[in-house]
Amino acid sequence: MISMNTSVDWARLRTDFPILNQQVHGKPLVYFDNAATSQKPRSVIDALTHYYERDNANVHRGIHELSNRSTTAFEAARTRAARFINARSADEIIFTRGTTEGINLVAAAWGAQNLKPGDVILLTELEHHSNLVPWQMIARRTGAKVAYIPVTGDEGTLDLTRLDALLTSQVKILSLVHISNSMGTVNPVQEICARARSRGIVTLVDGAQSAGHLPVDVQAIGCDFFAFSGHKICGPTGIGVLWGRQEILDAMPPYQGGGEMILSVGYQKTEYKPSPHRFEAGTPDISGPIGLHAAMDYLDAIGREKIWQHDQQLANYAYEQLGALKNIRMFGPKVNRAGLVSFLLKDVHAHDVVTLADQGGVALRGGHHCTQPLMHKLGVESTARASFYFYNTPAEVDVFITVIKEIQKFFAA
Ligand code: C6P
Repeated sequence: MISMNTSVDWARLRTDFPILNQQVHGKPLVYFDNAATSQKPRSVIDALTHYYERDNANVHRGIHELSNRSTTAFEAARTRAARFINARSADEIIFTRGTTEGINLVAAAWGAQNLKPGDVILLTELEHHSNLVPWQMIARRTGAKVAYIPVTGDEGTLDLTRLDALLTSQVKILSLVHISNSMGTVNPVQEICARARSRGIVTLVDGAQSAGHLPVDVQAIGCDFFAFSGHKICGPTGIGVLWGRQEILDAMPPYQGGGEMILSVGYQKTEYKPSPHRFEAGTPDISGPIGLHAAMDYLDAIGREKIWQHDQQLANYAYEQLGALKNIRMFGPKVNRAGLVSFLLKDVHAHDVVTLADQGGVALRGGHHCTQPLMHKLGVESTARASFYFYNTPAEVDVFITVIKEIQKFFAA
């Protein structure tokens, strides 16, 4: 078995997650579905309870004590989110429901203003549906077209030899995933964004699988937008962050209309607030940012470079052992993979793998992982996926491998 970085007490951190201490179908829970959603530490659960027990009130509206407290906590979370990704200012942080809404916001608001017939929206063949469908929708509305940077095959890496040819003068935006949720590919977003930017192309990075797993610096990446979800980084569901470069946000029309995004309203005309408030119509999720604040503090107290090392070590350990089995097809890069493994057992449907693994207490995900076009390109309907986080252990990987071997035996019998 591998030994993990001992400068962090991983076993103690695991005890911060009450949910992990339980049995499923009579077996100790092995939670390997972290790419779908992460578990929540006690400090996040406590922050939510504290907010609802002591401070709950609407934000930005009241002058009373509770409203002041809740507004202060809400805006403190915005400042914390800016620090989490090294944004220049909290005004560049828009709270959303998650990555999906962040990308929809950019596609709808930026896209409607900036795209016209003949323009090209450049994506990659690795994208999650959240970074495909909103662009297809705005393409249909504006007459723009969608083009793709190709992937090379089962390794799920991008063919960047094609990039210069694809970055034509028609391309207005390049939107790409940082870490692929179905392959574990880590895209060189800094290099790709620099190449797009030198041609005046706006860039968006989907950070759903990266923000909570490795240090993120949006200024170093050099993108124009970066979106992530709170629930994948130990925070609550229903909250996410869209970061946008200030100059671009200032020039963008609102996404939705309603209360709190206005300076003044007449019966015929409305004047909007500046960013970020013009993009946050209506009563926002208030407890979400407060829980997310606690999650960001929690992760940064560990250190995301250490989390990244831990995730990668577990994934490499799992990949090597799975790869040594017979009758298995492995997906994703062999080197520099993020903290997940994606695979198919010969003649066994991915859903059967997940169902039987569940009987062994191991929570996996099986399906197209919301990357249906990629699955079709690779000639499969689905894969089984184990995705790791810092509270997972090498011993759990051993349980997982044993369960997979048993499944193979079961189907061979
Ligand atoms: N991937 C998975 O199991 P939301 O649902 O908005 O929080 O995140 C959407 C999303 C966008 N981009 C990437 C790369 C993602 O992985 C996800 C969510 C989950 O892989 C659910 S399909």
